[in-house]
Amino acid sequence: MRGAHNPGRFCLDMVRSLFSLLAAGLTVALVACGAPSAPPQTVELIVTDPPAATRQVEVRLGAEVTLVITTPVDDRVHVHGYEIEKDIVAGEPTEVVFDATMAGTYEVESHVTDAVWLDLVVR
Ligand SMILES: [Cu+2]
Repeated sequence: MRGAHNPGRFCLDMVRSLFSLLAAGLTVALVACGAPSAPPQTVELIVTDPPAATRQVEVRLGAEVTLVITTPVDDRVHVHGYEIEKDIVAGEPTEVVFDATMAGTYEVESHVTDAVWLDLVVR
């Protein structure tokens, strides 16, 4: 006995179809979660000596953000919340790239002078 005349076989086929549908759905969900939902954004920051007042910059939640930071002395940037730290060589534009996946306001600070360069507002 084969095909639709075999109830056991029919059931197995249905289960297989259901599983492939589920797998397809899961893949789509994972891709949707992983992909940034906003266009990429670049924020340029040229630090002066003495540093300017803290600038507020808005970025879209889900965007890939590139901070391009140039400092007058060797420095070290800290992006609070996202917990990124990176050394900066004086006069060399340095890129800090991250996905803005958390909403809120985060300080971008110098760990050499403690100046808060930016308040990064993610929304
Ligand atoms: Cu810090």
